[in-house]
Amino acid sequence: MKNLTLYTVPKSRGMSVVWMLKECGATFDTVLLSFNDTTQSSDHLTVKSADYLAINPMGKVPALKAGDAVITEAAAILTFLAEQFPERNLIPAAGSLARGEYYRWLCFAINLEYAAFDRLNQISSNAERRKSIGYGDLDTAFGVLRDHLARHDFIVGNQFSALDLYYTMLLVQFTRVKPVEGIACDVFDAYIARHTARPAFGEMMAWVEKEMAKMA
Ligand SMILES: N[C@@H](CCC(=O)N[C@@H](CS)C(=O)NCC(=O)O)C(=O)O
Repeated sequence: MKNLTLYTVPKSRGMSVVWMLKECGATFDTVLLSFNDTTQSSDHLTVKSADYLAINPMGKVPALKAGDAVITEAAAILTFLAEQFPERNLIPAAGSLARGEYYRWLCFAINLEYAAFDRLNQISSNAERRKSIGYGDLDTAFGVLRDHLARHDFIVGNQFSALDLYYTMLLVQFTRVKPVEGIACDVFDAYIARHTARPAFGEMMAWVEKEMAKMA
């Protein structure tokens, strides 16, 4: 595996990448950044600094550098890492039917994220908007996920994958960190409890605490 460098802010979507790196048993360097605001120490580059914009022109974290390649978008990074560490079995085999299902739910997660943000930001829908926007409406989209997880312990197949990690973090975000009306339910609570019990999740949380303390 090429040298890995993670660009992140301790409490951010980068947490999912740290969790994944721990699942993979990967060694990696970290460049800690701060958000472009006044609530954090100025000893770190901000996400909008020229140096970081050269890595990710969106000025957003996380970004992972692997050799000369830069990968952004948390879901893409998790999938890339799952492929780089095949011995960890964190993604269905390439070319398998389960891999097709993996892609389905990978893209579906993005629908859920924007459905949740729209409700959080009180952006309301109407019949015309529901037809053209990919997620349709939040209650239907999260209902589809709820029905699926009521019947399956894992998003795809019979074992934990990078997607379960992504969905766990997404559900933690929208049921606990920034609760969105209409999402929380027993099915999601059980799913979160199942996957956050993994040792690598605990290692990630310890990493966050340690790095937050360094930045304080
Ligand atoms: N689609 C991106 C979203 C990344 C994102 O929005 N990151 C936030 C932190 S969780 C960020 O860097 N915000 C800083 C900013 O936009 O200034 C992903 O999934 O990685």
